[in-house]
Amino acid sequence: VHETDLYRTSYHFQPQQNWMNDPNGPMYYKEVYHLFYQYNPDGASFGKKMVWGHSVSYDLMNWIHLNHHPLQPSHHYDIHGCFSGSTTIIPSNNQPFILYTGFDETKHQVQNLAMPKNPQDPFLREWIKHPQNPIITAPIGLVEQENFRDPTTAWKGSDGKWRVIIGARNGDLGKAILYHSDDFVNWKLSPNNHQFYVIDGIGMCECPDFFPVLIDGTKHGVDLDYSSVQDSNDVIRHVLKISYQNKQQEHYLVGKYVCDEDKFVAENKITGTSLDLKLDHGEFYASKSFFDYAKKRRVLWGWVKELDTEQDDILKGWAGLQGIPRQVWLHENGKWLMQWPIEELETLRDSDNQVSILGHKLVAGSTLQVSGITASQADVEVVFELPELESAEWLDSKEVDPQIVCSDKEYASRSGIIGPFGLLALASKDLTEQTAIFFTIFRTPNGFSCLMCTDLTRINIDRSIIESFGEKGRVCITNRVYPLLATEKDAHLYVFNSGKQNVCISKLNAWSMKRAKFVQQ
Ligand code: DQQ
Repeated sequence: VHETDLYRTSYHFQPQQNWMNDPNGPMYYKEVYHLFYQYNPDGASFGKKMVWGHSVSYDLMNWIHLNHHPLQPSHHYDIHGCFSGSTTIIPSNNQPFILYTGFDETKHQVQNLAMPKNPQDPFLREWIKHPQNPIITAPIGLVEQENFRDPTTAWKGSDGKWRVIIGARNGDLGKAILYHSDDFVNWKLSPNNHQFYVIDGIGMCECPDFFPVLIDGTKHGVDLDYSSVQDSNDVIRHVLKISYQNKQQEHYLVGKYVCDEDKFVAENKITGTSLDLKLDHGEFYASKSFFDYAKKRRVLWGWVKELDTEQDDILKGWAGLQGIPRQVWLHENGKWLMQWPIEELETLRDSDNQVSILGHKLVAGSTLQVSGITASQADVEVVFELPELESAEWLDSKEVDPQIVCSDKEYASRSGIIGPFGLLALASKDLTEQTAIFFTIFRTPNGFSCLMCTDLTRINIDRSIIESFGEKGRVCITNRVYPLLATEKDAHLYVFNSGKQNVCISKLNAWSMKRAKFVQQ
């Protein structure tokens, strides 16, 4: 393996080279999954003329990279870049549209429309820009002209009008601006409530995403344009996700949406504190979901950026990954989202290279190696069983920010009472290199708190990325790591318990992961 290839992933989505950031316009069309993405054809850093890259797949795991860029700067309304946007499939004629942001000749951000040249081509290779572009320009006084971007997938209300949300900023205010249209081409500010959601102090409200979720606790998804449920607040809630620019994190609101009034009443708030609901506590940004008609589920994509230097990226010749697509649904308590890697990921598990540990007591202070799999490229499921919780340490949850505790590098090795215990991934033999995915149990005034989870945990390791899904998918953390020692065959996986109490591994299953296929066409 060439040194610069050590960190290329084997089953995460990556173009063959160069810079990639936000996922754009994911959709399922004519039995093909489409992923567009922000791409710099000229190099491994963010470019002066960003284009949309495009890849297609039948299973969201193995991909065909299409050589043709469907959108690239060409006109006055997008000459400095084709920025993020979404696709909408018009239900009446199954016609897909792209709404995207153009960075125009005056460096203002405007919204543009594109249509497939041949809608019969399932790969939708070529796109035509609408002659009326730009179809939406920044509403003066309401938003800054250079901060008005990232249109969502559009949906139709019961009044027959199309609606779309566009992210924006005005001074300290991040805004989600709502537009209406009769024909998808001519758009005007919503006459009911055009400032759909406004949040103070977040910077630009980037890449908004707005979608319905069922409240019955099942994993089924709902289409945004499922007009019969738009006002059925007894059946569904809506989620407004925003990419919080100042924090570079994905925050979301769950609430009731009244389509006729263009009103969204959220049950939680975005405050910028650890109490906020986040899709992921690590490196995960500019996410976008789509309704997968094939499997009746909502699937979420998110950009995972590099944490190395720009110079490193230039040497590697690439930068940026997409996380494993996640199925997303509402927890049965109606308060928060659950996320889990889509089931197709399991097709890449190498059943000849699997290990299981059942009912193993992990004595206080011990470490156990999980051998027999390729630890640099693995999928791991684990459930721990805990001792009597009464002995746990006290923690005043109001004063301690779990995210600060967790980001303390020393923490995993420090001994508590119950925990820290968990996994050491991408670890070198001598453990000088390691990434700990760990849990600690505290007693809090409201009961017991676990800094991550006590339920089924899933960890996907892929050479320079580790994605952890705790508590059956309630808490997600995506990390990037660039091991110097723990690469290829020298990467190891351990289970550890640094706490003073024993814990039990009730179940651990780990698989080596096969390479996903990426071909160019
Ligand atoms: N990236 C895009 C913008 C978006 C930002 C440009 C978020 O449209 O706001 O590549 O990462």
